[in-house]
Amino acid sequence: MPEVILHQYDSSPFSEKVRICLGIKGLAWSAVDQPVIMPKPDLVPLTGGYRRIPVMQIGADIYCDSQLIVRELDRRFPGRPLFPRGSEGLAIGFEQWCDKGLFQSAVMAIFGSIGDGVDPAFIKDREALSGQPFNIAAMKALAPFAITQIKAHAALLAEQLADGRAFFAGEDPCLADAAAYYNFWFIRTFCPGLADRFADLANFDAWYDRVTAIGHGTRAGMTPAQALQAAATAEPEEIGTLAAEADLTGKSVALAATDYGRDPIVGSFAGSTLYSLAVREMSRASDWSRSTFRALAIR
Ligand SMILES: N[C@@H](CCC(=O)N[C@@H](CS)C(=O)NCC(=O)O)C(=O)O
Repeated sequence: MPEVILHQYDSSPFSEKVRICLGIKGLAWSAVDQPVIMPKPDLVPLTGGYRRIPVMQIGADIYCDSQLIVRELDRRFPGRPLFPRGSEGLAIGFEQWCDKGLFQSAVMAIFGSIGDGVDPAFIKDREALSGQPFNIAAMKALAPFAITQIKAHAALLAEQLADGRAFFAGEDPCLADAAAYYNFWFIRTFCPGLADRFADLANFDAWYDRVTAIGHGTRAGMTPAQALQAAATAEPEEIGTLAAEADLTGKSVALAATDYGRDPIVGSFAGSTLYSLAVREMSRASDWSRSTFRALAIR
């Protein structure tokens, strides 16, 4: 099987979710470091214009969005499951909660705390990405409330651990641990002082240290040119299509993320599952259109 390549940057929290999942599975993988802000000339040729991070590449198959990436990792490498048997839905639901409510509170708390130290080029880039002002003054005002919210999220996790279990779903780590962890890792990395606010929650710090100890599997480096070459010399996997979407095959479709950064891309419809859409020959859509689909699978 071709190797797992993760297009990422080290400070990216959603990449940390995937890196921990790679650690849970004990996989070897290669990191291609991509820029934190646009332009991303070595990423967009693979994705048709999708610029966010992380993106996973396996041969000529390109997976956008961490929720899709972890699902695909579990499909290809079923050992040490990310979705614990009997609690698959719970892990997915918890991941979504972590990616939205908890992540938004973490962003508010971090940028509200580091405030004026944020690079103006970063602010400009994220404003262009989201189409919203990156309002540091508002974040500063809201930071104390966001910190209280984060503590409530951390307390929920501590309650789950109250029976002495090592990880969210029992003795083995799963997606839910990675999804909660990356938010607290984000806070500790950028605002170490804030982490003291959870120190009094029973079990919380011990759980955090256990997830840290999982690590990231075996990471190697790869250049963007090597990654492009790996895509050019591989064939995409065969995929199926949902019956309801069979008549779309080969037609031109536009896809966009539903959280933020919704610039669509267009491509030839190549397949679908309940959780993903696949297109070939993608490029950036010249006109703006919105899709209700959450995750992109692009090949
Ligand atoms: N829903 C996406 C969110 C990804 C996301 O927002 N990633 C951040 C970095 S952690 C990003 O792409 N920021 C803009 C950029 O890097 O261009 C996912 O789960 O992968």
